[in-house]
Amino acid sequence: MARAQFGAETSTGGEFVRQPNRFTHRITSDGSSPWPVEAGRYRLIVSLACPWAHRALIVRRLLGLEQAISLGVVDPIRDERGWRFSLDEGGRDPVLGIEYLSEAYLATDPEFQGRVTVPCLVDVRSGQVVTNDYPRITLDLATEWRDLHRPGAPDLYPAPFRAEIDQVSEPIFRNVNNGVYRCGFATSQEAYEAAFHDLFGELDRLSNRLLGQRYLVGDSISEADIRLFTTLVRFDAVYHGHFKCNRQKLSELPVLWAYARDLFQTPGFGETVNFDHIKRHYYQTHEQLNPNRIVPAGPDLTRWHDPHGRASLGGTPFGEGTPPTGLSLI
Ligand SMILES: N[C@@H](CCC(=O)N[C@@H](CS)C(=O)NCC(=O)O)C(=O)O
Repeated sequence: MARAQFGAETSTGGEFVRQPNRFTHRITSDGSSPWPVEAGRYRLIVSLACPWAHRALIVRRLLGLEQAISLGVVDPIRDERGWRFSLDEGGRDPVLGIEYLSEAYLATDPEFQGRVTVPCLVDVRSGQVVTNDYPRITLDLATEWRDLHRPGAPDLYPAPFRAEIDQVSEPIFRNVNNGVYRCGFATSQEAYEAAFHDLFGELDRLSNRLLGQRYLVGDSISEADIRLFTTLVRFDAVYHGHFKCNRQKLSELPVLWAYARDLFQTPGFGETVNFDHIKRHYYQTHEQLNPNRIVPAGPDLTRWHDPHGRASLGGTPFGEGTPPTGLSLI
């Protein structure tokens, strides 16, 4: 069988099986965990290339949590020691004082041997990783951090819609968010084709759902839209070619392409997208998939600004709440 990009996460059938999240503490507002919600206490570490981290970046921005939770951005290219803070002066994160994210992981669990991943929230005082549980991070930002949200911040996980958001998000995770990785990291033809079939079957179902409604659940943007967006925005730039997700490009799926442009053009979304980091990260760090590390010159990104025509479906991006205005730079 072909050599795997991540051997420890590849089944004997050649399927990519993602490692569990190592740190799953929760930051809570009611004293139910040792980690209280507190402005200035935690630092969010992201790669702008990473779709899982991108969720947290968008949510933090939409909720106006930029002052409460500081942000560290790693170099999109990992070296043999992993994610590094080489974009910062002196190659160190200015708040945590570390050069590599692995230093925080090992300070928390000296025995840790898995992949050191983003996103994670680090306790600034102790330098320990509180959580790298990416699905929980965004839900907790939306619910536990409410007291520190900007005035009029949208409710991204509204109680009446939680069951539906969870229901829609589960197959999006399995077939789309993780589905593109299951295509790209498969090491057998069968595993690749199964993942490919699941991915495009799900995209077809989502296209049908979004034909007559502007957003996935309810009349405004929710956590479910954010989760789908971060994969769609990377689709033509990396997944179509690099991960062989090539039944169609996103730009050849009219409903999803217009839906993704609608979100891209909504404050809080487009300005968090860094196509340079995205392209360089994928094409230059998966040496099994792209040994010559050449980064494709395309696609034409200007089309993300084309009119989307979705407003006629009704719904407003942020519902009843005041739309976020004057968003600061990340
Ligand atoms: N925490 C999750 C998902 C987050 C994740 O995979 N992040 C990627 C970037 S998109 C990462 O940090 N990868 C580090 C590596 O592969 O060494 C996992 O362990 O699979």
